[in-house]
Amino acid sequence: MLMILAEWLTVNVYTGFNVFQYLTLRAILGVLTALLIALLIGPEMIRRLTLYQIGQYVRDDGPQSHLSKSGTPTMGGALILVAIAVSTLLWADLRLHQVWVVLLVTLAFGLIGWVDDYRKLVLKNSKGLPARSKYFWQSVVGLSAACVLFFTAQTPAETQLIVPFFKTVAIELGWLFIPLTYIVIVGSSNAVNLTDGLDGLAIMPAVMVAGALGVFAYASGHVNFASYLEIPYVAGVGELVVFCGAIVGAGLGFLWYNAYPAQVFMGDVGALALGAALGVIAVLVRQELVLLVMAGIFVLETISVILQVASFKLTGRRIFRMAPLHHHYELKGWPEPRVIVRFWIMTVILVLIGLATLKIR
Ligand code: 57M
Repeated sequence: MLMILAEWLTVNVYTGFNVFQYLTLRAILGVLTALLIALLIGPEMIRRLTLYQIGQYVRDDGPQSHLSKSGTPTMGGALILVAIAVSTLLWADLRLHQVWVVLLVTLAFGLIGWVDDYRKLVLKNSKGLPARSKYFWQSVVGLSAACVLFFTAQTPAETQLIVPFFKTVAIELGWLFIPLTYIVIVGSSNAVNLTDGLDGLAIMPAVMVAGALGVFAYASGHVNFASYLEIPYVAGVGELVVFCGAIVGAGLGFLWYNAYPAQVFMGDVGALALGAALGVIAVLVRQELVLLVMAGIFVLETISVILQVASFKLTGRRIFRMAPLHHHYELKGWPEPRVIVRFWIMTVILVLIGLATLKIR
């Protein structure tokens, strides 16, 4: 929004306003705006959530250390979404459809999570949104986004699967782009949701992956960088740097309050939205496989749940002491901060490997 204003001011008032045309500056302002919003609104939101007793119910069949977390205010993800939306609306070029696709998908998944949280926490309906309805609405949004991206694609590169580490390997997906995109968005959303079970465990990896996807967006949306790095050039996706910056800022602002011992949890409203956001950005910058690497912690947590459930149903035995994986380590005796920080360190490594694919190919 401010970019259009700056354009007008550049022509009519003072040419110095031209500085707001620079994507890097707007991305930095996007980070800082979202961070400031989250930091400033945080305490008031926590106060209100506590006042209205929107606190977490902690299952008594989980690790015993979690029982003391009962009543921690949740639905803090709304704070993340407000910060991301305001910052993006202020600093991104809203004439680009990619910005709207990412923003609307994020908010739609946030809405699904919000309904789930609201039913659980406010209406005290322990089941929340029934799993079937949850997957139905996630599918509606995921498929709609996939169709929009497929039918608005301008170049063949926008529907090809780019294989990391290989310069010339790009798989022509055709209509298979739609199911793949659907799986990436819905899968990523649920993977972050499963990971969100320890203080700061989901938000910091989400921040790191969003920051790295911002680098991919910048390079893919820049004709010269894309050609130099031999990655597909996708017109307009550079603008997603502002959105990625907003996730980084909002996420760090939220972590301020979610750091161990957490004062607030994000709830499904935050977890489902953040996961979907990472998925749709990866699709737009054509880096689904790199997302799989960089978001390895989310993938690992999801695989642990799939293996555990399958093994328990088929053989009656457990592979892990408890799933998702973070519970396994807790039950092995690792203190919570150790699990959290080690998972963060693993994400740093995975993000670096992901970024290395830009050059090593
Ligand atoms: C949600 N949510 C946390 C909070 C957060 C199929 C099954 C394995 C799925 C899985 C599951 O439901 N996972 C998704 C994980 C919950 O946090 C809330 O949920 C939001 C995110 N959706 O924002 O609102 C609890 O996590 C803790 N927490 C923190 N800090 C945070 O910043 O400490 C969350 C955020 C909170 C808090 O304690 O209450 C959750 O874990 O419920 N199911 C499970 O995870 C369950 N596993 C299980 O049943 N495994 C079985 C196998 C055979 C299926 C087994 O291994 O025996 C466990 N979950 C819990 N207790 N809590 C079982 C025991």
